[in-house]
Amino acid sequence: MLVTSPILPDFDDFVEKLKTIWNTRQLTNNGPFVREFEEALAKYLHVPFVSVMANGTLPLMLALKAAGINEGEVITTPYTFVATVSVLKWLGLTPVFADVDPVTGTLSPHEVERMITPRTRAILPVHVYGYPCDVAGFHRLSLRYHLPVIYDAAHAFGVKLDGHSVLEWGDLSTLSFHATKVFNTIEGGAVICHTPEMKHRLDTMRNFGITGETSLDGIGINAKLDELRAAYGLLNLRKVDEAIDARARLWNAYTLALKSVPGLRLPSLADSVDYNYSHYPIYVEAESPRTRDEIFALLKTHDIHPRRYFFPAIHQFETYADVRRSGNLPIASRLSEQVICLPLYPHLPLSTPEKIASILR
Ligand code: T4K
Repeated sequence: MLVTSPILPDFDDFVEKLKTIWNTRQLTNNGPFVREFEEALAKYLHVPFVSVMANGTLPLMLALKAAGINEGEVITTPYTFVATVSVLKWLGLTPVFADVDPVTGTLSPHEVERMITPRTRAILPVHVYGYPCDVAGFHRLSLRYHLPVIYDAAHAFGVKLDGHSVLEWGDLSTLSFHATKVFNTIEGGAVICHTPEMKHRLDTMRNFGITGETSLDGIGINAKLDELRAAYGLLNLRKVDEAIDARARLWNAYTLALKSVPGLRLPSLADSVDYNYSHYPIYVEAESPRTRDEIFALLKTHDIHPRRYFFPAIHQFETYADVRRSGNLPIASRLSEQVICLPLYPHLPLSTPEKIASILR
């Protein structure tokens, strides 16, 4: 049993879409399925503009570029997947780490404020596990210091805060549609933006900067999603509500089953949020009779393969040892040493949470 497993479109429906593509031979370059997919996504996510891309890493790069962040420091979280930070280095920007909230694991605006200097150019928080960041706190920082906020929303597909998409917050948000995500296009991703001008800039940038047969607007790159994956995405979009409902049932079953296991901190839910139940992170506390790594190893002996997302925290990798940070980042360090993400995907048997709980008991 793996930590995750993707939802798939109905095979016959996908073959029908492939027939269309075979007939037209329009395989990529902003074809009809990409355009239809972007419209369907904007409608589903309740956001004004979506620019789809080939994976969830390119949107981070293009969002930073499109926001005009060409030099200086970007304050971000060490409690994330490596892509959030590697893109900063890749773009020649300087990452700076601030610590995270002890409950949600999301970047703390208060800690970010302490790290702001005249060299700071942007803030890059992550809605880790689909938990919304303190978006109001970042909005205040953005206004006070005139800094753009770009959210890495790779885990936050469909998440709502107070009834509104969490993607409405910030200057830009980025999504990943990787196979491991709540919603997937195999590989894929998107930038969410709020104006037609920004959508045009992103669409141009993802296609080498081309604006016409003989014209360019700036330096672009190839970040395009192809027609096959856009068609696949259109079909998977029909499945996502059902998938999130199934995830919620499993999530609640985990909470019910695991509350009798000593030494675990279980994730909690806020009433103001419509979650997508992207991950089920448990935190193995000091009073647990077994350590985190003993639990991790024990589950593996039962052919259950959870993951320690996100261990090591990024500041603990040698590659990122030189990144300026607030102290030793005690909270991110502790969460990363305590966390295990348990298997969670829509077609996981509903008996799994109790099975795992009985192994741990
Ligand atoms: N920002 C954040 C916060 C992110 O978490 C990510 C990606 C990104 C940005 C970048 O987005 P992308 O450029 O990746 O779109 C995985 C994913 O590759 C990565 O997308 C994801 N975050 C990260 C958290 O997890 P691995 O190395 O753990 O993946 P892997 O291959 O070990 O897969 C995990 C499990 O999923 C396996 O046990 C089996 C299952 N699986 C996986 C694949 C690929 C399947 O059942 N089918 C599949 O096709 O990184």
